[in-house]
Amino acid sequence: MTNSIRCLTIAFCAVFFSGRGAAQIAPLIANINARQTTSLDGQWQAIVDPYDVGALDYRAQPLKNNHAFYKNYKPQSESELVEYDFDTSGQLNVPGDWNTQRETLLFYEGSIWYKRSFDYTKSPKNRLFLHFGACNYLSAVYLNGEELGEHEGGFTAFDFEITGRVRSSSNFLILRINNTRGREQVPTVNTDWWNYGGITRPVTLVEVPETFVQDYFIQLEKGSTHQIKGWVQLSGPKLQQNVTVRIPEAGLSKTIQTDSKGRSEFSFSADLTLWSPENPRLYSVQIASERDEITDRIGFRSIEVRGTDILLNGRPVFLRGITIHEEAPTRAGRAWSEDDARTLLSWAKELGCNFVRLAHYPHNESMLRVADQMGLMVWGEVPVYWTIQWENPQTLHNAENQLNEMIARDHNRAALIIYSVANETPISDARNHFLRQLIQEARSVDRTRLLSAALQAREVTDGKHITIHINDPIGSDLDVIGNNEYIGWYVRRPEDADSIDWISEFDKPLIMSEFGGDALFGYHGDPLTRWTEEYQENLYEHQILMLKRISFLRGMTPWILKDFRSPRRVLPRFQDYFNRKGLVSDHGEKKKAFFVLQKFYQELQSFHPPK
Ligand code: GCB
Repeated sequence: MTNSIRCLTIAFCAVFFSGRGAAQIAPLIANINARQTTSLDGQWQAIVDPYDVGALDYRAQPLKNNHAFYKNYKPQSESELVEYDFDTSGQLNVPGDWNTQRETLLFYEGSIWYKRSFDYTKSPKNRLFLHFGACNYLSAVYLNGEELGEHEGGFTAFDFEITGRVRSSSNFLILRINNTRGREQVPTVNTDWWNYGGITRPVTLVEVPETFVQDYFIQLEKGSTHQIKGWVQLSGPKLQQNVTVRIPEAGLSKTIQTDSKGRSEFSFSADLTLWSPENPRLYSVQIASERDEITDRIGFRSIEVRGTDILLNGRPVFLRGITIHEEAPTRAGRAWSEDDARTLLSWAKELGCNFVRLAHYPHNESMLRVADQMGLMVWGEVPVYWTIQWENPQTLHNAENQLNEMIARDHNRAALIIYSVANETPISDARNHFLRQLIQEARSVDRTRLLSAALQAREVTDGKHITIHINDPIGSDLDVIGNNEYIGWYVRRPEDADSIDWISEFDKPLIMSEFGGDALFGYHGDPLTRWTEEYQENLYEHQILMLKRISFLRGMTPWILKDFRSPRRVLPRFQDYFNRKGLVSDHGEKKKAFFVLQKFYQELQSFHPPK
């Protein structure tokens, strides 16, 4: 795309997606699947609109008349000109990225309009919400020809209330999704993953009582293994009520009073079997207000750092991890289902993992729920990746919003132990300020998780010996240092790792958050030949020798579980638009390096750092 077209596209988006006083996004409703819901998944009508003619006129001004696609207008006579028709424009599956549903959309970046109709009779007095698991990247949402609002960010859930707008029959819901990359966005234009567009996660109608339990936070207090601390938030006209929190399997029942804002904070002691990878115990937790009752499955564990140790339930733990992109394990495209999550996380278990890094953005809720059940600790991340516009307050606001949306959805998952605020971001004052704002924001909404970021260290050499110094200033603000390194792939030879030493300026645990190299499954040769399984296998062997010598290393998440699509990877035969650093191919075949890491993780299972 030329620069001038790019600017025009950005201008189109800016005009079209500037808030126009529509309904607000509602505070996220916790635990959708435990509510009274109706799925809107399935085949939706879809209009591919690369020039945004459904939103803007030929002077690039927002359309407000029947030419605007969200009106779903039909010609009233044979002579009337209407240049769009959802009914004859084809269909796309929801949830699903559009790129892998039609060959012509593989590289598509632009707008697609989605439409589906539904009937709905809700109980009088109840309220109705529309819940979107995620749409990438900008979404404008319309119901029955009226705008509900807009959402920015491709990987987090959002809700709209439609209580006063829904009809008993023939509702039509229309979304315009635009995945055009923009410099000011989060992520920005430059990434190493596919820009999958569309309604990529489920769409659900959620019916709740007039005053209902909108959200709750029920976790162990930081540093404690027996004190539950949390809050409940009601939404609706009767905000002051009694709310009872029960954990029947632990013999607990506590009644609290919400205040005039519908909130109550509480703290009580409990004798619980703690959640851990060895015993991922989840309790049924019931939260009951006067007219609402919701049950969640929640695990309780503590996570802390002490010096260079990470303590799970007070005991040092080594994080045997792997990174994962949100791509389907056995078909092309974005992952979204519980089955996808089970397959991906089962591969991680088979490797011997107790930890996964969900890169580089918040994954779908099933990944967190299944990780809770399987006993896999999780690193969750926002797409503050590479070169964000550090000086742009809007970009910061957007990043904070995505961070808050990630935390809001997942803050009751025991598996989730680390929030990461950035990946490989170049050091500058503006970037440090930006990341510190995110760190502060995360700590203010949830003190119980550890904060990290995937940083890059500095190589120092005296001509003979190489030492890598971890000294990124943002390290002072983090609990756990993440570090990405590609010794043996982008820099040096795999065997150079054997003699490289690491030093850290921080008395903090280190997670080697990335290392690895590409291999095409089934391509064999000697260990010096790029793209062979043997090269990757050899690289892992040397990495492990080096990692074993880092005294403050407390975890690792090699890059990456499975080959994934990336427009940066253009080399025919070996890449073909795939990043091939997976230990498993895009068809699910295990490469030789998989077994090297598996063996190391077997050894580590009996290793505990000294207390
Ligand atoms: C990195 C990035 C990751 C890339 C990977 C690679 O450092 O964090 O997103 O995909 O390297 O393969 O180059």
